[in-house]
Amino acid sequence: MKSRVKDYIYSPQYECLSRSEMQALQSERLVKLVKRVYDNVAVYRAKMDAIKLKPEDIRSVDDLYKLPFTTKQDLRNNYPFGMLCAPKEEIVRLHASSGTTGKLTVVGYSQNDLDVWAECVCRALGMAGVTKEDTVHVAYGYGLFTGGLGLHDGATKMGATVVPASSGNTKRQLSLLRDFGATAIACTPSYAIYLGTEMENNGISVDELKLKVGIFGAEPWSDNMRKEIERTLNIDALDIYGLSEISGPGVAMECMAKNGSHVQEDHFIPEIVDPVTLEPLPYGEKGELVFTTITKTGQPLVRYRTRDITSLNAEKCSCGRTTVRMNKVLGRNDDMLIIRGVNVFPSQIEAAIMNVSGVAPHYMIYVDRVDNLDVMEIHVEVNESISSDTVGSLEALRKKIESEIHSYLGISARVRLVEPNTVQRSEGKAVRVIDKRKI
Ligand code: DLL
Repeated sequence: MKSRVKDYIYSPQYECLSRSEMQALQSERLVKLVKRVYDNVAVYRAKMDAIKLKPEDIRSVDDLYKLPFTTKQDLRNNYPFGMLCAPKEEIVRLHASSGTTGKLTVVGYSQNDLDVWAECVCRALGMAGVTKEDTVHVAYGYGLFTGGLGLHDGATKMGATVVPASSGNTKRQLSLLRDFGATAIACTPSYAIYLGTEMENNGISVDELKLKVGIFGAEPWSDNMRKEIERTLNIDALDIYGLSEISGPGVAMECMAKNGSHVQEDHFIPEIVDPVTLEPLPYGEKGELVFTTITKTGQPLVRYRTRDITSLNAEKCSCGRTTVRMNKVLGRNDDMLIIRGVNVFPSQIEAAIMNVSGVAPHYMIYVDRVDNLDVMEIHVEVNESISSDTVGSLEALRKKIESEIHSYLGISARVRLVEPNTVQRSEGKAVRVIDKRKI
């Protein structure tokens, strides 16, 4: 596809530093941060005292590994405000994420933190070629979830025209996209796919839209899914990463090289650790992503374990930015399926399914245990165009998907083809797995 986007570097003074300049800046900020959290957050003081680590022991980023980790459980144990580092009157916004179990994870933002976040989103918009001339349709949910307000504040700071559509009401979203002439859209990749198919059902042609680029994240998605979105919406589809605990969308974002997301390293130091031993791993190796926020003042986090599995890449990017890139997130540690001893992420299953033509990008994975053996059944929607094919050709398609999954992942799965529009659609983060072994 011919690219429709011309990206640019929003803050070259931070996005193009040499490695030694970046490390010097990170070191200076890290030293201050550690002192701040030790003095103001009882949890950090207790964790550091327990290993006899004093703030003075942290002199540069090279000492980062000495610091204790922070986990989601720490945030839950100290619900709602026990991890704040600033007095409550300096907190101007609260966000929270629910997760699947337990209490909400609460994040308090100072005005400084909202400014840092908006700056990061502006840099992300730069990577998507968005300028003040553009209209950005934000279809991430507004509310405690950081997607909507995060993109909103960044696009507003940029001076673009924002359409705060939020999630839901797909018919209205489509008319708004057409009538207001949005040039950029921000939503989950699964919703982008849904919009693409619904366009046809609502008699709207892609030629009536002015969209150039999509800023998609909040859930893992494969490169094959990217191709499908780019084809149906006729846009460039870029990956945006973030999590509420660290700030929200914009912690990292893909540039037009579409080869990994640039981490905003002057604000968030990334590390990859072995999820079992917690030992730091070198660039290139896959493991759990950990972040230390070095400029936040409301609720900074030290070595926060994201549970996301990916790897980092410090090679020079063709776009001119020098910040470290994170590869596509495979999935979360806690979403990883272990099928007869083989570790599989739903995103890998997606990539295998979407290698086969004739299927729609809608699927559902069911896992169960039968006679003490793990079994996986995947429901895959077929395209409208082939749903009326002969039984024989549908059976051939089904077998082809099974064999693709087997050769790609080394596991056997039973595939069931289902009618178009029967797999549940999502407006936010898609739920793709039902693991009956856990029920
Ligand atoms: O999902 C923030 C966000 C909003 C990011 C909009 C991008 C766009 P949480 O609800 O706290 O925050 O969920 C964070 O979502 O740890 C990842 O597991 C997953 N995630 C977020 N972005 C991506 C992505 C927002 N681009 C959790 N690829 C993270 C894969 C992602 N997973």
